[in-house]
Amino acid sequence: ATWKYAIEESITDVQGVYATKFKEYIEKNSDNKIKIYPYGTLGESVDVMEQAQAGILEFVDQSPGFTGTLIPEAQAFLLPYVFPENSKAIDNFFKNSKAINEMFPKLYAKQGLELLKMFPEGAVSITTQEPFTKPEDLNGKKIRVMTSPLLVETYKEFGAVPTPLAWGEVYGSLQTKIIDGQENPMFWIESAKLYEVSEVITDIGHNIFTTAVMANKRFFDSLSKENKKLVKNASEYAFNYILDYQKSIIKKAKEKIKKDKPSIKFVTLTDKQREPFRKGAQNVYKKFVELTGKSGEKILNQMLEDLKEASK
Ligand code: 6CS
Repeated sequence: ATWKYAIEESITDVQGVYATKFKEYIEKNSDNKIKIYPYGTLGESVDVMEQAQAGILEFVDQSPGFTGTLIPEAQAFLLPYVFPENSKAIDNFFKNSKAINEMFPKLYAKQGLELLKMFPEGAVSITTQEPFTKPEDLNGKKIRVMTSPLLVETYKEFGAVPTPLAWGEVYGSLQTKIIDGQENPMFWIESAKLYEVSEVITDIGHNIFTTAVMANKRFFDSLSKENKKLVKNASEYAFNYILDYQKSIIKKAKEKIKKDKPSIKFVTLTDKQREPFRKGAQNVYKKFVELTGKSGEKILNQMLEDLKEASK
């Protein structure tokens, strides 16, 4: 059979490379075929998610930044200052987390989705027109976030005016100065050329961009035992590849940006400068529990335990 798989990025971006590896495994080890639909071919992220839930698509990649309206608990991945900056610990977490491997699949299943993998796409940087070192500097600044209520809370705590937008509106809104900035991993700032319409790229160490690959659950459940195993193995294969891959492209992305726009400023806030942002994060944790109740609290606690374990 031919299985359709939509991603939120282009084929050469991290989600595209993951999907390509997944396809490679499936097609090498079975007669099944994968057709990948990059961003822009089937609509915005929320559109492809609907198509996956309806079974029009067999596979979909959607990031928690968009899934939060469907599965509020998924926003745990957006909580500021939950992830360590140590990449080994991050890898361990994504590999072994009980929250990811046992708890989240149940929540996704309720929405008709078989959660196959969650993986990191790199540390999130913030692009702006002017430098900032403290939340007050962001006062009145419109910062675009993915359409997640929790990201809105986060940027309120960071002093800014959060502006949730679908991806398709981001470049144009920066260009026309409808928004002042946005957040995304470095590879994406480079590949989507967001640096062309930004002056400063700041790291405050607040988040690792996470994404999730899932299958339509009815489709997955209807597969033979053999094909279920095939899909799981393909996910594992792509996952192992992507952990190193996403790390390997950050430096190159930074260099390309510098070369293309020598006037760009890269800023990394010190631990001391990060303190007020960390303090604001405490209120975001409270908000998360408010938004997600007992279920969210339970899964967040498990995540924190998994992260502690992963950092050992
Ligand atoms: O900011 C966004 O909307 C996009 N960012 C990334 C890294 N991937 C897809 C997503 O749509």
